[in-house]
Amino acid sequence: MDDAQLAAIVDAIVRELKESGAVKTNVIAGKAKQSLASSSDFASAPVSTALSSPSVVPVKPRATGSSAALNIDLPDPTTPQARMTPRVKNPKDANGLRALMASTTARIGVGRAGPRYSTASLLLFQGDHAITQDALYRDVDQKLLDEFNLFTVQTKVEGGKQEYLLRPDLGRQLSDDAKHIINEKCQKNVNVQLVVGDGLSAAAIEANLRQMFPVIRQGVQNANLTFGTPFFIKYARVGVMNDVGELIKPDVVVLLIGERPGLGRAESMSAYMGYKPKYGDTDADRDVVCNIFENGGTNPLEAGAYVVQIAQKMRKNQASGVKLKLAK
Ligand code: B12
Repeated sequence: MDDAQLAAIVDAIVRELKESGAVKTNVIAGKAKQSLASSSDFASAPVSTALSSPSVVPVKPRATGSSAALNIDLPDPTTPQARMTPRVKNPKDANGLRALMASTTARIGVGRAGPRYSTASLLLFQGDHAITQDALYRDVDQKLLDEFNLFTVQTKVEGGKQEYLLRPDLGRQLSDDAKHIINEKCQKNVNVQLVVGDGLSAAAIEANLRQMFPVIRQGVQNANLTFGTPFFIKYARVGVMNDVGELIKPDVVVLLIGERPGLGRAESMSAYMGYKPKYGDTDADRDVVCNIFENGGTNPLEAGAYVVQIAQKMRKNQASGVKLKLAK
């Protein structure tokens, strides 16, 4: 890349930052210029037109050994208002575009700066990706588990989240320790066994468990069914329900688990359910109440009531999954 191309890129970035209000041009961009100019990479580059324009940035003497830094202070791009701001320059139908954007969580109307995303769109994308990573890699808050007296057992995943992600098969099996603990602590042959698993999003459990757990427990008890001893499974996959079924021999297993997070959407939980789960059962033998989250998803309170209804239906028909669908 030659100096002219480099200068053009710097110009474009500074122009975009100015347009978005991120850079207070007179003060900050001046410092940025000093900072760039004092860096060895940029020292020999010609000063670009936008940076050197007197109306934009006062030309200051080059600071030797200056500690001046580029200070970027963009508004938070993750607020609902910022998300919904159309970034297309001069749209033909501004109201139509706004309505379209309000109708979906898809990333539309994001605009562009040449062939690139606008800075705000790029930062939102990166911010949302960070939310996803956080949800995936961190553990469910122990305080929340304590609130519901959930003891923790683990699957055969021993190498942390990385192994959990790479080896779904291990997440479907309880460790020998886990089996031992469950055998010791849990009531057997219950009507409904509730289990919580981290799955792919700790944030999902934290966002919904507080609301959903009491509704399920209360609903099961109101229906004169036994509730069992609930517990938490770390590094859980849906298939672990089979091990739970084999150990406890309940009529119905309900597994609340964090769904695979989408970009910026990490709080979605699912309730997977099975009638008398056993080794060899597949997803065809299960049902799922999915997309459980507040404000736009299946409300966790309603989802709790729905889970109880399905559990009753499973018991009545002695079936779950496809067999339940086919039952009269
Ligand atoms: C990943 C995924 C899949 C993958 C699973 C592959 C894999 N090995 O991971 C594939 C592409 C195979 C898949 C297929 C289907 N899926 Co799917 N899937 C998802 C998704 C995006 C994430 C699930 C997740 O996070 N699970 C949690 C993790 C921790 O569990 P896991 O053990 O890693 O994953 C297991 C379960 O997710 C299960 N599973 C996936 N989909 C379904 C659907 C049903 C009905 C059941 C019982 C189980 C199940 O498969 C995985 C392996 O056992 C969800 C979206 C969501 N919002 O939840 C939809 C979702 C669960 N799937 C859905 C559907 C409808 C299906 C299909 C029936 C589609 C079809 N018509 O063929 C099939 C059925 C799958 C089956 N095995 O019987 C719906 C369920 C809606 C509902 N209430 O019934 C969802 C909610 C998507 C949506 N439409 O919103 N799916």
